[in-house]
Amino acid sequence: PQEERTFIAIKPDGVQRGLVGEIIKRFEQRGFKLIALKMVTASQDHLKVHYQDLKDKPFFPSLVEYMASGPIVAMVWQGLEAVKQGRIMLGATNPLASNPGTIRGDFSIQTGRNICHGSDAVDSAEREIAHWFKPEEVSGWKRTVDSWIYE
Ligand code: DAT
Ligand code: MG
Repeated sequence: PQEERTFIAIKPDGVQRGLVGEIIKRFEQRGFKLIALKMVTASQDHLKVHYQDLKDKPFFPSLVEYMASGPIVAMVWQGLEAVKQGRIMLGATNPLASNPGTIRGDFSIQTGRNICHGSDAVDSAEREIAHWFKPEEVSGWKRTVDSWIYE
């Protein structure tokens, strides 16, 4: 169960606003393990595949344009219920519905500038990880503190 992985990305607005450290800090402090990280300015073609499930939505073109507008910090975090807990830590898609204490609820106010991405299911997480990272970019490092985070 501690092997579950999720794809978390800090979107261009999160990077521009200096929230990279804050977002990484929250996942680290919670006990999740960082196993991949890179800064990348994604192409619109890459983002169209990432968001393929939304291709018929009216906001799809502006979503892809915004996501391609600057560097993204792409990450893979591993741990118990990483996908579900990652979504809870991010907050609701619309920041106006995100609880205080969540990343979106603390740092954003509009859906189209909600600063972070998190996979919504284990299968989409694995698809997204494979889309953003080569296998050799994901580290299987052993974390010595794990026995103090998991019993
Ligand atoms: P999430 O990012 O919470 O998984 P999603 O997958 O439904 O949400 O949508 C992906 C992104 O698209 C979302 O983070 C922001 C944008 N988006 C979603 N719904 C939108 C809407 N109604 N208007 C504008 N942008 C929207
Ligand atoms: Mg989504």
